Amino acid sequence: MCKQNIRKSILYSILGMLFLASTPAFSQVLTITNQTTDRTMIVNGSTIVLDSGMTFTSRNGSTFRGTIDVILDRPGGALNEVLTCTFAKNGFSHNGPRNVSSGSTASTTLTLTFSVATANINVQNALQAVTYRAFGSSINTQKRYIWFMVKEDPAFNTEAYVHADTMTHYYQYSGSAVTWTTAQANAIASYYYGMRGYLATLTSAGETSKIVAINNSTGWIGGSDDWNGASSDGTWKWANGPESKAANGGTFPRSGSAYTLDYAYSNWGASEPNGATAENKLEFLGGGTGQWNDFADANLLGYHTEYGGERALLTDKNYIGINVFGNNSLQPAAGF
Ligand SMILES: [Ca+2]
Ligand SMILES: [Ca+2]
Ligand SMILES: [Ca+2]
Repeated sequence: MCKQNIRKSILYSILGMLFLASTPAFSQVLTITNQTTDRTMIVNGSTIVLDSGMTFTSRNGSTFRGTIDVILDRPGGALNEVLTCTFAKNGFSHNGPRNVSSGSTASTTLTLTFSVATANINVQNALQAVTYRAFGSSINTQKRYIWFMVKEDPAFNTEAYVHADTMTHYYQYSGSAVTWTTAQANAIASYYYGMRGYLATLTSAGETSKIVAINNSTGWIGGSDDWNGASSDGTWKWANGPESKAANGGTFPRSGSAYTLDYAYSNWGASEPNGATAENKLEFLGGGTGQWNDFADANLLGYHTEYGGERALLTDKNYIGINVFGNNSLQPAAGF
C-alpha cells in the first residue's frame, strides 16, 4: 500500500468512527413522570399542569427543531376541555388553546412548534408548561388519555425521513439474529418518540435509499405472502404498520393478478421471489441497493424496525391519564 492509500484508509477509518459515534442510540427522548399515576381533574376546578417533571433529550443530545404533538383522546360527554401551553420563547409557538366542545368525541391536538434549533432545556420547559382543564355542567369520569408524539424536522436530522404520510419516520436496525416472526414481535413491542414500531415497510425508492444510507444491513422487513397460509402464496402484503391497514391489506407487486395493489413499489432482486410456499417472508439484502429476497421464516437474521404513522399503545404507558371528577361527589378523599 502506498503512503497516499494508507493516509486515505486512515481517513476512512476516522470518518467511519465519526459516523458510528454520531449515530444516536434509540433511547426514549421524552419521559413522562406521571405516566404511572393518573392525574385528577376536578370539573370547573383549577387548570392542572400535565407533568411538571417531564424530561426531554433530543437525539443529538443538545438541541431540537421540529414539532411535538400533545394529543387528547376524548370519550365524549357534556364537558368542555382545553389544552394549552404557558411557555413563551422566540422561535417557539403553539396552536393553543385547543378547545374541545361539549359532546364531541373527536380527539384534539396541541402542537408545540420549535421553528429554530432550540436548547433541550427550553423544549423541556415548554412540555412542563402544558396545561389541561375541564369545565361544564355534568361529569364524564371516563379516563382521558394524553399522548405525545415527537416529530423532528428532517432537515435538522438527516436520519429522519418524511414519509408519504408527511410524518417523520425513523429506522432502527437490530443485529440480533432471529426468525421473521420473532423480529416482528420485537418490532411491534417497541416504541419511540410516542410512535409504535413495526418491521419496516418500504413503499418508495426514497424510503429504500434512506435505509441504505442509515444502515445498509441484511435483515427482515415487514412483507409476507403466507398471511392466509399456502393459499395466499404469491400475493405479497405489508404485514404490519400503517400499510397493513390499506384497502387491500397492503398488497404490493408481485401479487396475484386477482388482487388490486395498494402500493406500486417493489424492489425484488433478480429472479426473486423464487421460493414459492417455502419462502414467505421478506428479506432486505444489505450492502447493495436494498433489494428484496423471499426467504423462509426460520432463517435467523437481524431486522429493520420503522417508527411512524402509528401511535404508541396503551400498554406502552406513553401517555398521561386524567380522571375527571365532579366537584363534590366522585373525587377521592384527601389522602388518597
Ligand atoms: Ca414505511
Ligand atoms: Ca411464498
Ligand atoms: Ca428467495
